Amino acid sequence: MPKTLILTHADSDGICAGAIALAVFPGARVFFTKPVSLLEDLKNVGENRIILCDIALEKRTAKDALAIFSRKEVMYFDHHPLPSGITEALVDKSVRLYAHDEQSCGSELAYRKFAPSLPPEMVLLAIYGAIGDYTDSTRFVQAALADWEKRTLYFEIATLVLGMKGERFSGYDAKREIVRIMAKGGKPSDMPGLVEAARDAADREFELYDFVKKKARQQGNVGCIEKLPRFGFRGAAALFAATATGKPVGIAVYKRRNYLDITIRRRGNADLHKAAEKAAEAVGGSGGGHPEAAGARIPKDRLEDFLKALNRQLRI
Ligand SMILES: [Mn+2]
Repeated sequence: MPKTLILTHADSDGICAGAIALAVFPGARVFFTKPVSLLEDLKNVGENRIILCDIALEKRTAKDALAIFSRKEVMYFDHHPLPSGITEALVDKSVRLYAHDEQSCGSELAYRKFAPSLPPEMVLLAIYGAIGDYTDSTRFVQAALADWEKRTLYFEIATLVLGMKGERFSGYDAKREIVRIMAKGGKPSDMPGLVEAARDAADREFELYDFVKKKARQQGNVGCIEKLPRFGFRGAAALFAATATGKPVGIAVYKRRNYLDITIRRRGNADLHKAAEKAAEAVGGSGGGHPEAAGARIPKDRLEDFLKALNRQLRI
């Protein structure tokens, strides 16, 4: 039997996908990574079988990563867009098994491949992963949800998503323990302390809403919040900036030492990825992301210009 490594993302989808993989390969080592560190991590892998979940290939390192894949037995489940120059066929050639679909989360993709060797209740992990990644509208997840009491499932995934915002669960060891519990058929709420941490995070999120409601300003179609009390909850802060001002798009602005870090969310259907990329470029920064969630990094003194450019790009 080859030794197995599960390489996965440390967010809720990555944890659920990792737990699905661990249920299939119970002796595997679980290691968390991110797209920027994938190549370095791959170079240090001693195992000859790798289950890779919910990790995007980056343009800069994709070719080298694929070269390592082709020397190992790799099963790869991911839903992030491929970088330019890399095709699905190319990835497929380098791995033993490849499931890639931008509409489904990593957990759904892993579950669907491994379902024949799993107890049927493991589908819950695919559902949790999907809700955690906002990809629960796929046909597969909708059909699976119909078999369960979805209010209870929302409680469990909220426990996972919010609980991990607690300091106690921010480290990889705690996350690995959650993966172990879920791989054995446990629920997120079985992890000691996670429910309490989730409750605290929910409190902080509602406090954040009150803060944003008081302080948000608007320009054109964009609500804007600056000087946030903490760095976490960036997506929620940006969304609340839209909600509190009644605008279709919201941004949260964080001052870093040499630049502004901007998170962008929407209430409607605006394509934030393109708008963020172009508006950031217009002020000498860089930006991008997904249509529904994007970000930008811009020079410190260009916020007003960025807001104007973003409004122009949104064309709402
Ligand atoms: Mn994901």
